[in-house]
Amino acid sequence: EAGGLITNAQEPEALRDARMEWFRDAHFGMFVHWGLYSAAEGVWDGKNYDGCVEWIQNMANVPADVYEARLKPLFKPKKGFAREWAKTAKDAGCRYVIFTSRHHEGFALHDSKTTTFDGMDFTGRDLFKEIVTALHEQGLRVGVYFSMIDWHHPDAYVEHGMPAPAGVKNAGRDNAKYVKYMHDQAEEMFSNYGPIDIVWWDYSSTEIQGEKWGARDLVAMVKKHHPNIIMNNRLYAFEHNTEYTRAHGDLVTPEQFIPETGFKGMDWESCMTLNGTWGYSRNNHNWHTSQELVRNMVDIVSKGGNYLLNVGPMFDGTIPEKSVELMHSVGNWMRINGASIYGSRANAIGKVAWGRITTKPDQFFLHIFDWPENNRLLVPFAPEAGSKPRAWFLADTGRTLLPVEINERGIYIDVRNQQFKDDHSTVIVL
Ligand code: FUL
Repeated sequence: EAGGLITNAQEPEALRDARMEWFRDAHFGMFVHWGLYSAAEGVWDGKNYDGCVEWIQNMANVPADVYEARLKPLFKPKKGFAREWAKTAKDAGCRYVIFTSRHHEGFALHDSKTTTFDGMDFTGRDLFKEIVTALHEQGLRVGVYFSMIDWHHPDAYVEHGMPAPAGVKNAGRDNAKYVKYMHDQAEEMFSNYGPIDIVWWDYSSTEIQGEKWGARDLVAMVKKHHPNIIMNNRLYAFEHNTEYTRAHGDLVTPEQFIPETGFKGMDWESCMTLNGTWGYSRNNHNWHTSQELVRNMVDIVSKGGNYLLNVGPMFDGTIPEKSVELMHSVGNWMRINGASIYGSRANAIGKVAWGRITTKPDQFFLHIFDWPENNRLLVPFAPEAGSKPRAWFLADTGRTLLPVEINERGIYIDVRNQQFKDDHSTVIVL
């Protein structure tokens, strides 16, 4: 425990594997960015800040009291919003949902005894509970995004690498007092609401590392309540290397990108937006297409990662229509092709000229992004000696076998039959 850090590295490999298994099988989760910032809709005093809406307090330089007073009357969760979230995630084929229980603004969704800057005091409801209950009702695993950064608490360290809102400084702040407050709040969340499967800490930087957040105690507390919880590696420092992640967390979390070759020997999860921002923005209509989303997922899964796809609900908890529509389109593809995603693992080949490959024992799933012009799909490896490869379209419930030919370049599959062609990704089981 050098440097006072808890080390996951001491956990036997088999235990770790057992703890991670559901996550490795799931591959697809929904991220939800929702807080007071959602009510600002990316605009402050007529100025547009839609690139990173949940940072609006910071970007528009708003003092904490002004921020609170302005947004409180605008934040009005409608009844049943959480059930809509859960249904959207379920319909898309997600197996888990991670939501911002408190983002950098410091507003906590649960019913907290530590502050009046929380869901209960603002709305008379325990929003955290509504969300967790709704997710559990749909059989989804629950992940809690928890920001250590807090722009509201008067003692929180604010010099975390980015400019603090309204130019406030660390000087004169009693960090120990803040850390106690933050830990108490976390403990309320992790002890009062039943099973929680993931904690997504956010974040440490060169300026503020784990020790300043009391990371060791925080982890011990969370693990006491949820021994099998999975956590990202952002509590200690902003690092992506193997050794670091193994020692202090379970997950690397590439943000808005897909690593070229994955992260060998580590679990990872790429979090990405549907448009150009995490929180709800009135003006950001920079939507990805459902084809891009499905292909991102396939790309990620072929490299052994998970895809955490974000929605940013509005002031009342409504997920924007376009987001629901995109999630639904991904779900349509998953309903037919989910077998190529759930339970699959990275394979040595992954990327091929015409698309990607995902793998399960004895099965390859060939994802065709670019249909071969001559209708002959080359799988560039030889079958195992003595084996007889069989191929069919995953969408073909009749499993009509496709003509297969083997030569020195690999396995050729005849794809003249285009009945099951899918613009998102056509999957052949080999
Ligand atoms: C970052 C945050 O600062 C962003 O606002 C967002 O939540 C992203 C997923 O993580 O660290």
